[in-house]
This record gives sequence, structure tokens and C-alpha cells, in this order.
Amino acid sequence: MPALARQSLKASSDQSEFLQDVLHGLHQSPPTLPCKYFYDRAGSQLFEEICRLDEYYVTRSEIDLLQQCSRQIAQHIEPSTTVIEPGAGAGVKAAILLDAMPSPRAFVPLEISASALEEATQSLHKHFPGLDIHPLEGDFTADPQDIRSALPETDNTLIFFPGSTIGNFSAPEAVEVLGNLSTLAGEDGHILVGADQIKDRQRLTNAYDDEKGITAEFNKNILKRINRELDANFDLSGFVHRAIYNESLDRIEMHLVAKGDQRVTVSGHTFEFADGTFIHTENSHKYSDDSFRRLTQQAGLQMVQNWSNGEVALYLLAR
Ligand code: AVJ
Repeated sequence: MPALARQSLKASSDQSEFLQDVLHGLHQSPPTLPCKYFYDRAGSQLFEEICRLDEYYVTRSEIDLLQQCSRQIAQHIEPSTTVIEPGAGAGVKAAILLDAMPSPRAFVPLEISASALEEATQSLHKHFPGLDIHPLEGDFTADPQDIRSALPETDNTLIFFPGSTIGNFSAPEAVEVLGNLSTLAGEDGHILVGADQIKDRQRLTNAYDDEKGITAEFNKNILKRINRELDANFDLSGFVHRAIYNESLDRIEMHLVAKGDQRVTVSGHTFEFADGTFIHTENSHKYSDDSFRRLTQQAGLQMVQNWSNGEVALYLLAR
């Protein structure tokens, strides 16, 4: 019987850390909320819905690409490799990769959303009944040593980081994330990263401002969560979703724009948002091969091979 009992990394979904992050963010200029807090149960479900939208090409396109190149990827990977997937979501992409690998040693989904973690574990266990699965509840920005010590011993490690999650980070942060993943991968380890590519501006903004308003609901869900978990009183009808493409920084920015003056208390701390000002909730950076290669180099990693279908790219990196 594979190990299905989930382990937790210390302080991963700690309430006081959530409050600290929110207060700190709202004191910035412009006020900011960390996008990792999008993913409570409702937020994770809304994100799954986003992935099925016509406008949101990212997930479909990456699954397509992965199906096309998983055999080639697997050729670079030793037998008996442990695959660690930070932010595993529902585990659909991992299944494609694991299917192409000769004899994976174990799979470790690492997730801040307990419900998504549960779903990934169940579905992968069904697909691969013989595979050791070690679900780990926590934040992939945690100390790589802490993550390692919660895992079984392994010779080879592949860190699977698809979905353009890296896009949430600014260049210096992304370099730090890649550095942490490199430490987590260990000596002979590999990292497979998915990144979204720069493309037509209208397609980009449509992907983050869909017709049905699911992305708007996803964006506002963070306010709902703060109201519920941090004793706050955001008026949800007082903020409007906005997605803009920042050309100079090659990123989509998601904002919540105040409609009329807003006054909000969060656990006794008062914040004012004047009409038309906004809370910055997410960045989603888009890359060219050149800009991604620069990140890789700054993190001290080698690019082993890369694949693209003209929409999204996969980069196989090694130390
Ligand atoms: C999960 C970070 C890859 O940036 O495309 C989707 C999140 N936000 N729609 C992205 C997201 C709005 C998504 N990532």
C-alpha cells in the first residue's frame, strides 16, 4: 500500500502568517495581496473552471505540448526517479509525465490547497496503483531542506513545475524560486518548468478577463476569503476585476479597482481605498526563450532542452 497519509510542512497555511501577509501587502503602494492566497477550496475550484474556459489557452496548450514531448523528456531522466510537483493542482499533467517515464520511484504532490492535494492523490493512485505517492501539504517557497527531510530517500529527483506558476514571480523572485527548486532537485536532479510565451496582447488580456466572468470571481474570491478568515468587511460589490498587459514588464497584472471610496477593516486594522484606486492581486509574467534563458543562467542552471508549440514552452533544466 503506497503511503497516502498526507504530511504537512510547518506554518504552511498558518492564520497569523496569512494576516501578516495581508496587512503588509495592503500597506504597500499600490496595495497588494499575495496571489498564493487565491487557492482556498472555492479558489481552487474557480481556477479549475478557468482552465476549461475557451479564452484560457494556458492549460490546454501545455497539456498538448506535454503529450507531444513527454517521451523525449523521459529520455533525459534516470529510472527510479522521484517526481516532485510543487503546486500540483489536480495532477492531470503529472499523469502524462509519469506515464512516459520507465519506472518512477515516487510521486510527491506539494500543494497549499488541501482539497486539491486530496484530489491529485486519489486520481493518481487510481492511475498508478503501484506508485508510491507522498502528498505534502505546504508552500513550495518553504525551505528546500524542510521539504527534503519530509520525503523518502531517493537517488534522482525531477522537479516538475508546469502551469506557468513561475510567471507569478518577478525576475529576482523567479531566480530565487529556481534556485530553491535546484537545491530541492539535488546534485544530479532535473527541473522541468512550464512558461507562458509572449503573444498577441488581446489574446493575453482575454485569457485573464473572460466573457463569463470566472476570472473576475476568482480574483474577488481573495477578498471573500479575507472577510471569512481574517474578520474583515470588504464590500465585494465595491471592487471590480481588471486585467491589463504591462508591455514594459511583459506581464498580465490583475487588479481589483475600487468603485467609489471604500473603507475596510481587517482584524481591527482600517484601510481606505479611494474611488478608482486598485489593489494589485497578481502578476503573470510572459517569456521569450531569451528572457527565460536569462533567468535560468542567473539561477546557475543549464538548459538541457526546450520545447514550444508557439504558445507555451517547457524547459528542462539541470544543475
Ligand atoms: C496558476 C499562476 C499559472 O497566471 O495564468 C489564471 C493563475 N490567474 N487566471 C496564471 C491565473 C488568472 C495562473 N497561474
